[in-house]
Amino acid sequence: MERSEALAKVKPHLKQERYEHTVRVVDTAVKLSELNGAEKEKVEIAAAFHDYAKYRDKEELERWILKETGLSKDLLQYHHELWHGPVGAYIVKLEYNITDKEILNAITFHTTGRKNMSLTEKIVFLADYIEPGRKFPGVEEVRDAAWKSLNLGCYMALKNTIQFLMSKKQPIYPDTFHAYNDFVTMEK
Ligand code: DGI
Ligand code: FE
Ligand code: FE
Ligand code: FE
Repeated sequence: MERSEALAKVKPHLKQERYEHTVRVVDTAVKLSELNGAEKEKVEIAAAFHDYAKYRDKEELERWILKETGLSKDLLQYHHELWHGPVGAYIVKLEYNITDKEILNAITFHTTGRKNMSLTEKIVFLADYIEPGRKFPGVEEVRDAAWKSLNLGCYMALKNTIQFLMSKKQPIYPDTFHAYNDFVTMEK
């Protein structure tokens, strides 16, 4: 599947602003791929579909997780913002026969990160955080870092996210800590 075909499939499922975010994530992810020697075709598809399930309602997302889908039931103990990645990956596999594990994992873990992320997973995770439309505090520093080193960028994005969630007294999904622990000890 090509970038334009993937984007055309995603578009009807998103609001205009979310679609524009998605296009910027694809562009950013392609740039990060070129810098880091990743497989551009995989990265493009994963980035195009990363927020595919963003506008499914909470009840539908919950039903998918509760079905025998192999999705972690522990997600249900955490904020519903964390559900659209794993459910999105499950649905695109069913609907578009996307079976590449690397693509599906990049969609699944784009919000939380996890331990031992692949190159494709790191790129989609970081592109989602730094795409030029993002405005959150500290994003400029993460952007600068990301163009120097993918691992440094991921480390800073995870650190910011954890600090942000803690400052709001929000729970933090364990995979986010596992990802942080990987990057904090990694050569950057
Ligand atoms: O779908 P997007 O808005 O493009 O971005 P996303 O899928 O990365 O969603 C990020 C939101 O999820 C962000 O507002 C913080 C929130 N969130 C809630 N709990 C956690 C979390 N993010 C991480 N990484 N870990 C959590 O435990
Ligand atoms: Fe998302
Ligand atoms: Fe994100
Ligand atoms: Fe996103």
